[in-house]
Amino acid sequence: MQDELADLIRQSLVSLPAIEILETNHKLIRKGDITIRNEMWKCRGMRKLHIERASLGEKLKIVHCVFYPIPKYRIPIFGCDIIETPDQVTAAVVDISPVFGVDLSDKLAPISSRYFFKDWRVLPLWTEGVFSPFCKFARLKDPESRQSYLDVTSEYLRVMTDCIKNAEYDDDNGKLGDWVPVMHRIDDQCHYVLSQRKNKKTKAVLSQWFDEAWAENYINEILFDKPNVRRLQSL
Ligand code: BLA
Repeated sequence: MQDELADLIRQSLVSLPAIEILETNHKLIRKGDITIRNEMWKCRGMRKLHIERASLGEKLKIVHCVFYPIPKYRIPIFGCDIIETPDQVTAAVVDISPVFGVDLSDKLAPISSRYFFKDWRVLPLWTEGVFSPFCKFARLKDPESRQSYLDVTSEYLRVMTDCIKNAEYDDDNGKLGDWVPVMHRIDDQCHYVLSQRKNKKTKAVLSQWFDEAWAENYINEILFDKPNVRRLQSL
């Protein structure tokens, strides 16, 4: 399922405006049976579109994906994650996390209501204020639920890419007050990454594979980096 999900995400990128590769010095990380591959792009409105595939041989396969907007634009945050063992996907998450001044509820609610997972899971506390009411979080034990997860992810990606294509922005060259929504969205994105960093399970796996300092740096700089506010002013 790892490749299938990564392909689905990559396909959704082709229609994005002015998309280009974002170079990373973490393209390929190998250590024994561990392989981590990172792919990153940026486009109009988005500072980072990130797909990470991590594997421990055939024992554990992970796809992590976050699309981070430039806070000046009225674009939310897309995220998905799967953790796969040979017999099941123990965790499959997908959501479009809301940010200030952007409401995709009208588009997400009808999609969300068509997908139910019999092995749904309860979101942990750190996700409070991070995910939308349309977040899907489940264990996938059979081909039907795997297909449902791919389908709902594909539909959410479509909503997200449509939003990116049509996104307007709050003009910081204009009136002073125009900064307010931008500041709220910077705050929202910081809340998103700071909350995700609280997921002990991400750190546990990476610390086991590498060491704690490496894991911490990788989580803070590659997976869940904060928007660089000074650089954003020139975008
Ligand atoms: C859970 N994330 C997990 C789990 C592991 C990881 C091992 C536990 C699986 C389980 O509970 O069954 C590990 N995830 C990783 C690692 C990487 C990764 C090592 O992406 C990268 C190298 N996590 C994300 C994103 C989301 C996310 C983008 O990276 C959501 C958009 C969510 N992961 C997420 C959630 C859980 C999880 C909600 C469940 C946490 C819990 O139940 O406590």
